[in-house]
Parts: sequence; structure tokens; C-alpha cells
Amino acid sequence: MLPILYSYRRCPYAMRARLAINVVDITVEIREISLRDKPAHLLQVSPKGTVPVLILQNDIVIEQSLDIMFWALQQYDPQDWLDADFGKMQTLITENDTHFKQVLDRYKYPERHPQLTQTHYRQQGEIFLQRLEVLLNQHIYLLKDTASLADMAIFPFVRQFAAVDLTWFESSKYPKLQNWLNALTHSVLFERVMEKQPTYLA
Ligand SMILES: N[C@@H](CCC(=O)N[C@@H](CS)C(=O)NCC(=O)O)C(=O)O
Repeated sequence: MLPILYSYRRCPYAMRARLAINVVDITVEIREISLRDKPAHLLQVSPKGTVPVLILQNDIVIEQSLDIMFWALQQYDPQDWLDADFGKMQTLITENDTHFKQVLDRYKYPERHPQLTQTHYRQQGEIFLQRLEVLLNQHIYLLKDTASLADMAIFPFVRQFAAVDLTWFESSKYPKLQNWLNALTHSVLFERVMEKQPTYLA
């Protein structure tokens, strides 16, 4: 039996898990779920009910996307994603997963957060984009000239942010960030992890 990855194609957390699993070339059974109708087995092994969740052959359950990335890359790290300043990677990913993700949700769904305008949420998100642009002025990727865990953990979220208003993003003042996102989203690896899967029916 293969390890099982409960996943959702468009979820940025699930994307980062699939990126790491794919780069290491680990074969897993991908179970593409419907978030509105989660399989009972998923909820049984991981009652918090989010994806991604990885279930190993020895029944160990890994239920955080970053932990899945580490689990994969600790076995083999063919592109040296872990070879970067660990503290810097951690700080950037934490900023992405907390503040930036919160602003992203508000920017994407301003009607659910009518306290402030969509433009305001976008401007809040730009604080993180600016920070990434500064880093990308120093290296081709966030922390060095090749990709690290930080790039792979963060770009699926920046992609979502950009997609809210592509015209704005493409004419925005972040040329390095645009190139970075373009390279990552057009990579063979990303195309592979975005291949469509049939929905798993429990
Ligand atoms: N901290 C979790 C967050 C995962 C997460 O929030 N995933 C979303 C989808 S992008 C989810 O499953 N939400 C549950 C739902 O929408 O019912 C991780 O890093 O894996």
C-alpha cells in the first residue's frame, strides 16, 4: 500500500506538499477531495479536517503542509531546498502563513470583510510583496540563486494573490516578483503537481 495524500488541487497548502513529494519523487496515492464533502476516513485520521494530510504506511499521520515538506525533503533533497538560512526561511514562511494569508483571504473575498475596501486589503498584502521584491533584487530566488523551501512554500500563495486581479499584478511595481512567479508557475514541477485528478469517492 502506498502512502495516502489527501489533497485539494487548488489549495496552496496542498500545492506545497505536492511540490515537495514530487521533487523527491515519492509515489503516493493522491486522494483529491471535495472540501464540502470530506471523506470519513480523512476526518477519522485527522479530525481538524484540513488538507493536505499524509498517511504513511505505518499509519503515522502528518497533517501540516510544512511537516509534509520536511518529511519528504529529509529523505532526499535533490534540488537543495533545505540548503538555506533556516531562520530566514522560517521567518518568511511564518509571515506568509499568518499575516499574508489573512490579508489574501480578505483581498480575495472583500464582500465577506466589508469593514475595509478591497484596495486596502491589497495594499496590506503589498507589504509582503515589497519584502519579497527586495529579496529578489539580491538573488534570483528568495534566499539564493536557486529555489529553497521558502520559495516553494510561499509562491502558491503569491500566485493566488496575483490571480485576484492579474491586470493589476502585471502592471504593478514588482518586476522581480513577476518574473519569479512566472518561472515557478511555468516550471515542469508545478505543471506536474497541478495535473487534474478525479475526485476521490470514499
Ligand atoms: N495549517 C494547515 C492549513 C491547511 C488548510 O487550511 N487547508 C485548507 C484548504 S486550502 C482546508 O483544508 N480548509 C478546510 C475547509 O475548507 O473545510 C497546513 O499547513 O496544512
